[in-house]
Amino acid sequence: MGLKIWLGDKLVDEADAKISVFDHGLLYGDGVFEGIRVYNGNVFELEAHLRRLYESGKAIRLEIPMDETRLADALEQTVQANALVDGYVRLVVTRGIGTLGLNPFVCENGQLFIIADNIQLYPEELYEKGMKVISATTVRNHPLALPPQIKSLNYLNNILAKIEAIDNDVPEAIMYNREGYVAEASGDNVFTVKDGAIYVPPVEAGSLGGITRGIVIRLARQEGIEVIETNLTRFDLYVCDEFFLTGTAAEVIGIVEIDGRVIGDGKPGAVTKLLREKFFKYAHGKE
Ligand code: PXG
Repeated sequence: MGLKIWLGDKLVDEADAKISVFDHGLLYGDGVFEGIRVYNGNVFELEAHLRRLYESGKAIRLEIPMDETRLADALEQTVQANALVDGYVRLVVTRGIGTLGLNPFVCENGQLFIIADNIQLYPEELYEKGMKVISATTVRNHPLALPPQIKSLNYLNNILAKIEAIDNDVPEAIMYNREGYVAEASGDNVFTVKDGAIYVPPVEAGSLGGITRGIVIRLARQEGIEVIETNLTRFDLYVCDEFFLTGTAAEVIGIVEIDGRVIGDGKPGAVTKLLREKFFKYAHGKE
């Protein structure tokens, strides 16, 4: 038995969840999406994800074809129909069916679908030992080209960085902006620790305003750790004491090597471990 997929305004069987080849989401990557976790059967940070979805839609002049209340209900129904307890929800809105040609306004209705499934986390071993990364040569999208704050269906910029990572036998690549400052990883936000303080690149450096990023900043401050939002260079990554990534799928994961430079003592550091633990408790409603 396959999954139940929310398509348009109802749940359908996976085998019937089909999209037209004339959908501009497919033809042009014209659309927006969200990736959301489900912990203990609850949709995690629903409000923040919906806000980002509607803002992404507004930025590309795509009307989300459902109001927030109905969309929240559709999400809930999809989670329930698949008996999802701990997993992942992918919420996608495409521009819908149009003609061959860029004009998005020939598409009458946005197409909405929701997939509730499991998510491939990094193997547990990587959380214990820490992960290696490289610096991508692919520069992050300029904010005046495709603003990185839009979670759009066009992920090619990040996919090119991901290919570099895979070619170098590491799971992730760090992307820089045109000024040479750290933007983010291909699907995660970047944090460092130096002399007891946390440093995190501002969103304006060219990242998605990660929801996990926001939570981790808040949790760190609650622990009395100073968090400084400032531009970071490749050098800053090379010489930091700790380095970690945050994201919906990854949660909090320590980085122990970048471009052959070992971070700290080559193991995830104390601040990284503390925040991973605090995040886990927060996500599971224990704090
Ligand atoms: N930057 C980028 C480019 C992302 O795509 C993040 C940062 C972290 O943001 P959140 O809000 O998740 O903390 C993301 C999120 C996937 C997948 O299927 C990707 C993300 C999240 C969930 C699943 O590859 N990226």
